[in-house]
Amino acid sequence: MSEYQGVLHRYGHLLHLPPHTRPVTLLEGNTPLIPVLRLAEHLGGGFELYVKYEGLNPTGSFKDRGMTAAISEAVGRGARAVICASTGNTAASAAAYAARAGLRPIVLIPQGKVAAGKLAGAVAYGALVIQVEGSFDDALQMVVEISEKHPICLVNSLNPYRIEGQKTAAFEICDRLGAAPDWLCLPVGNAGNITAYWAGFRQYDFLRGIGLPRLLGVQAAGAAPLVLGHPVDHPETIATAIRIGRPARGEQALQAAEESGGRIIAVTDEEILTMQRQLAALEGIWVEPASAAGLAGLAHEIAAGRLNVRGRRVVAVCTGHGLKDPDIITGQIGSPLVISPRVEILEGVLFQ
Ligand code: AN7
Repeated sequence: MSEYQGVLHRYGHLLHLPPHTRPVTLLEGNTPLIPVLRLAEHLGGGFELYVKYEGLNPTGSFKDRGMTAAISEAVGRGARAVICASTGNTAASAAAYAARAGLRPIVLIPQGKVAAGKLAGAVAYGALVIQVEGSFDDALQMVVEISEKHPICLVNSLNPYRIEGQKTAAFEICDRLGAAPDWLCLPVGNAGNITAYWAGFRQYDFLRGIGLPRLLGVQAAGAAPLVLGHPVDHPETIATAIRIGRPARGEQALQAAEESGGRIIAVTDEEILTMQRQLAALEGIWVEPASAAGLAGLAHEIAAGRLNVRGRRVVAVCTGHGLKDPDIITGQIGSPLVISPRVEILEGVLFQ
């Protein structure tokens, strides 16, 4: 097999991208699908559970799949600057791919609500970072308007090429399993990713007859417009990545979930943090809080007796790496034990 060259090289023939597209890649994608046996047992056992570990993408989240497509199209068309609103991961990804393409990245983030690793990433990759006194939703509206008025390319998931690129995760899962899973669980924020997965699965099923999964989309209880059925003006959740009250692709997400025979549900911040801990402690996979939401939703539905997974194959998408948001963990444990540098003291701690 030839050397891996990123998602556009691998799956470009299945993506609707214009001919002027000029590939800009950081060799994103090709992420592991990890069997998580101990966690499956913990959730009652009797089924196959896999984590699609998207935190292992070049900038630490799934956004890189869509960003390679959006930036490749933008640079091919002669764009000079790109802009996005972001809860953090899109900002870091846009900044990295823009840097690689020689474009100017501008990112708007909700003031004080972006995790440390994401903000640091956006700055490190050279983005102009602007904090907005408001929510992600306010920032998104601003970047949509400015990109309509000025020659700045919008790279939020309203950009159709983002969705095209993100379909590749569905292709990878099917290629690895030889079929679609029975269920796919994933967090839902602005709803681009669930839309992309559904488009990807449908396309692959049409081409190869590999079946379709049911989708379990999961929002945070304090930011659950798709569960409540109306926008949320002041979304709040510890999972800042999905602290979104007016999802741009909300209608499509609801339609995808329904068409698939699945649904969109909400879980509490406590359920999210519990799952984040369990996944790390039982499997050695540390993801950011929002990324644990899909699995938290699965646990929630199994416990409530609403989801019979016996004999089934379930894939949970873990969208971002734990390193993105270290403060969540250090905030929970405080400072570790301190001892003087003497082995007797260490023995005392370990064996008494
Ligand atoms: C880790 O970066 O919206 O439903 O601006 O960072 O496609 O929005 C991030 C979203 C899930 C939700 N998990 O995906 C942004 C942003 C993580 C995320 C989501 C996000 P969508």
